[in-house]
Amino acid sequence: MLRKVLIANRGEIALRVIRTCQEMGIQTVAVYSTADRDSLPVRFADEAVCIGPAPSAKSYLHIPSIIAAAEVTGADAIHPGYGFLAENADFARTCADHDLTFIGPRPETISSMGDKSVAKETMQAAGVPVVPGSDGAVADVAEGLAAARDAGFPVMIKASAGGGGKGMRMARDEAEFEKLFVAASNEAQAAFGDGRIYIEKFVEEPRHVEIQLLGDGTGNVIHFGERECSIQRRHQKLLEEAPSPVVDEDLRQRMGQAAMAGAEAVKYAGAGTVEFLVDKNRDFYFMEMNTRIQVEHPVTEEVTDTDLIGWQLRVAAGETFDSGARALHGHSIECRINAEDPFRNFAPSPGTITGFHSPKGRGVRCDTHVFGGYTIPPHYDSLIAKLIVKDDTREKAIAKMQRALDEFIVEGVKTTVPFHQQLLRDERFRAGDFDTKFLERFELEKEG
Ligand code: MV4
Repeated sequence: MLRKVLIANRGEIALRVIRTCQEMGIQTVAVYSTADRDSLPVRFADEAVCIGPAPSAKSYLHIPSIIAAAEVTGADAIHPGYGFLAENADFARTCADHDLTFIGPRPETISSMGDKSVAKETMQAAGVPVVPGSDGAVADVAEGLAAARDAGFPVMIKASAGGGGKGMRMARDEAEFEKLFVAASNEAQAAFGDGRIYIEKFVEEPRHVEIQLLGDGTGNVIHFGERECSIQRRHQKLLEEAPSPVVDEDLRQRMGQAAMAGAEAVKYAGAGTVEFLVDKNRDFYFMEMNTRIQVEHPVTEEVTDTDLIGWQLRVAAGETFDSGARALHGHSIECRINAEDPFRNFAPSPGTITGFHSPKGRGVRCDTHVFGGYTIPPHYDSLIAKLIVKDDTREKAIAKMQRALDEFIVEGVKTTVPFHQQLLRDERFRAGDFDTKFLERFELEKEG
């Protein structure tokens, strides 16, 4: 087993990793910026090392400081959490160069999945359904237009180096294609230093459904069923659930087998997620693969009764297993509680939390690093808590979440709690009748 793990992250995910390490008898090292000096990860880890000032470029993203912290504390592994360096192949390689185990997939896997056109070709070769379009990146506008004509308009113009909606345009017809192609390519060139583009047919009113995987690095992969993640605003997820209201056991096994085939083909190591678009006919298409643990992993933990962080640590220590599928029991929902004002276009609302009480009770879990008196720094993302419930059915899980949201007290900053309260009352949400466009049409009633 691993002896000492350094957590190269902050906030709730740093705490989440520390908790499992402590339960497994693994020593922990927190790293922190000066803005996080008084945070809970610093208090709860066995050791803590300051790695720089508040801006992440000089702390949580600064590879030399993190490697130095691992060396001075004698850590043997680094858990990157999500965000920051979690999908940075150079960081994974630098860890290996310093005899530190990076808790995640191999650097080559991170880079090939980070290139969205390479990822798509890899998955297609493994037999995973993909959206019709160009074979990988196109050489120029003319080749892009030819691929768009073949696929049929409307089409999506996507940056190979993009992901999460960056460098992406939808073109309705030939007339607007060239302009949008050039815009997407320039945006990708400026943001990623890589302007390569690939083309896909546009999938109408899709749902975002993703499969949780765990690979042992020798070609064995387990799938843990799906998460429904269509409730998003500007590519930021706000609520996730497992299982998806549109996925039955047959579709689950087909999506799970497809995701496993893709991951087995690259001898995937660690936790990963294959994102699919699911259309009106419930046909599914590979979208992207995330090579990290995700924010929403707890809903899968709840319905499969699994500690996914624990499995990341075991795989990193060399444990292997047989390929297979985990059964899902009951229903779990996660609401992301952000320090944002939903009545002011979700503007960030950092500051001091003057009063705090987190919901409790059977089937209620609140993953958070905040407490009464905590000051939310303005430098990082606005997630302050993940409220997760588990019950027998979707209906009961919704009722439990409503009860839990009603007992959530956060004073001093604005939060997304009232947004979730209104969403959970919406008839279409309650019926499971929504897609990725749902929040664009959702009208929040004024109350503040
Ligand atoms: C698509 C699509 C429709 N057709 N691709 C958005 C982020 C990136 N991961 C891919 N995305 C999409 N790709 C085709 N061929 C629609 C989206 C999309 C979306 C996907 C998942 C969740 C929310 C979304 C919001 C807008 C667009």
